[in-house]
Amino acid sequence: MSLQQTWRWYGPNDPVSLADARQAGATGIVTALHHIPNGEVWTVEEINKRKAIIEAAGLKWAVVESVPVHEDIKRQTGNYQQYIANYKQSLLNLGLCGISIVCYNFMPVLDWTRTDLDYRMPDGSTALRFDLTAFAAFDIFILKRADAGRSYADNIAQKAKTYYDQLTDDAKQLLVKNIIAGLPGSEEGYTIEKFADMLSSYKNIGPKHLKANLSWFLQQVIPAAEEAGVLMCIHPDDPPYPILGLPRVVSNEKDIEDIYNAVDSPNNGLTFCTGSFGVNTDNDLPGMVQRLGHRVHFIHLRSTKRDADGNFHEADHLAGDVDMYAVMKALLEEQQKRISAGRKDTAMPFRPDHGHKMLDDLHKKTNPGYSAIGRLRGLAELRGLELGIKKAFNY
Ligand code: DNO
Repeated sequence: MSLQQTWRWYGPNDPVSLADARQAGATGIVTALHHIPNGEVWTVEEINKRKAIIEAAGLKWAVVESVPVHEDIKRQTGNYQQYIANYKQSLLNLGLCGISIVCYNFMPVLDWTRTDLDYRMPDGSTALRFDLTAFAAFDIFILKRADAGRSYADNIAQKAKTYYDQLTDDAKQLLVKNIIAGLPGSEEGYTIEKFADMLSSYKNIGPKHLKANLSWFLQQVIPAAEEAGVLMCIHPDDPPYPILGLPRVVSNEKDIEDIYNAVDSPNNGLTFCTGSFGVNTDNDLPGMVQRLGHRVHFIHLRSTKRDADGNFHEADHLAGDVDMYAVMKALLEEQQKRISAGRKDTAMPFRPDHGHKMLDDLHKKTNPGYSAIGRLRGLAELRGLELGIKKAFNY
């Protein structure tokens, strides 16, 4: 029994095709109806249309990533009651279409964030990078957020000033675009004015408040997920700490325990993302799999390399700071537990998360982090790691 090998596909406009995903060896597709605005219902018709395209390519729609949570729900403002009703309806519709795993996140304003989408690695491939100095320069000198200076250690704020002073206008624009124009899948892109407005709409919402709103969201939607036969799995914050004065409540083991406890149901689960959790040195990844694994419904495998200042770039899947061997072993142990317990969800879906831009892809237009060849390499390495561990331990 293997884990299910999946591949993220952004839909018919993705430059990487379903045939490419199949040739990479994936059997499951991870996708979303990105054309439906946040907050609106995913109809059975639209879901089935997408499902048919995937099945015609000989693949299966394994996971929805993501049904986005509207900002009104996160803040409990405006039309949030309506958006909750719509969310539940989308889950019921997905269940009716036989799609049973839904990933989502609860990060205010920005989904995942990077400052550099083309960070050159020594081998000539490029990686995504989060540079705290560049981020601070954006926050303090471009966005000019009130109190921004206080969000960073003195040495970072000083480095940010030096960095900002040498930026050309083009480089400033690129930095802004990288941070706020929306990475693929984040669904929202902002202008700098709209972005500042969005940030200030959270000014009275601290972490406790956001956590309470998340618990409330779960109390509303998990019963619908149960009825629909859908396993919900929250994605951790990326990076896993507060940014831009915004609260973050899905960053570590304690946060996930709180989420599990908010509604004690198998349908209230986790997307275990080694890349996001792995940036925080306090997160013990294999231990988290051991302790939280019973409700892990989806797995993102990637590694990052961090430095003492809090910068990180995305490493090759088996390199960097994540002990991928230990994580994979813990996941396969979790699978063994599920088999012994007679659970049906033993082929947990995983995908190679992100990948370097390399080889032929260096000359192509690709979605940042989601080029074909870097992910193909990642999937191949992870598949080999899984097989090696299974043979060695007789799983
Ligand atoms: C980035 C992704 C995230 C993820 C969402 C889930 O590559 O892992 O955008 O899809 O946070 O809702």
